[in-house]
Amino acid sequence: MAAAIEIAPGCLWWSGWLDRLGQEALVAELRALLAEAPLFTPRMPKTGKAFSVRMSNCGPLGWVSDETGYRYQETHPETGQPWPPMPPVLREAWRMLAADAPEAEACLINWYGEGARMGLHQDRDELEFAAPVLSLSLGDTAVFRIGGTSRRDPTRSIRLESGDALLLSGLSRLAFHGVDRIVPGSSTLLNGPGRINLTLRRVHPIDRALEN
Ligand code: MD3
Ligand code: FE
Repeated sequence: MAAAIEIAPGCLWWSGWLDRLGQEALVAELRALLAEAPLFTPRMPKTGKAFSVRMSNCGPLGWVSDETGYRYQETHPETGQPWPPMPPVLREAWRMLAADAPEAEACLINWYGEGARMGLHQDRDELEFAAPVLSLSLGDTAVFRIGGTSRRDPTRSIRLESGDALLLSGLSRLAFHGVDRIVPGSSTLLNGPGRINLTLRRVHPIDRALEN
């Protein structure tokens, strides 16, 4: 496996982690999965303002957001069906890159069309921050920004390209981060402009006393 670059304390970046064939196979799996669990438009708590990013999930739990708040739940907010299972290649990526972490329970699927962005935020809806978050990027390049655990901390920006993997652990797990913009036309993977980002997450703590 290629070496990772540590771009911030605990933030490991594998450029080109998935090759083109691997990316194509994963996109085909995601298209089938999204036919079962269609993209929905999350809304901001309280205001109900729509996100520019559309989302779905796979795995036992999925992240959703609406007027009543952010949360993980077992079912799709529009179909009411359980989320589809995580494709084995994603569980394999988690085992390889998040070695020693308890099994991932959720994979959030973010779809960025042209003009979509994600403001600076922390991911803190999980009940277990000791476990890392793993991100895989597909399609057009994203200008990704990461800072520190305070919103005022300085940030640095990297371009996440199709096939890149990013692991957020340790001090980076609660770092502020966001996506400033997508670079349209930077990838030929998808049929047209757009970007998919997958984030694999552990939601619940594991009771280590119950482990073998
Ligand atoms: C740093 N997604 O889904 S992926 C998100 O490109 C999210 O769609 C962005 O931020 C995207 O919450 C960034 C990289 C990433 C994912 C999770 C993190 C960076 C992170 C969690 C903690 C710190
Ligand atoms: Fe995030």
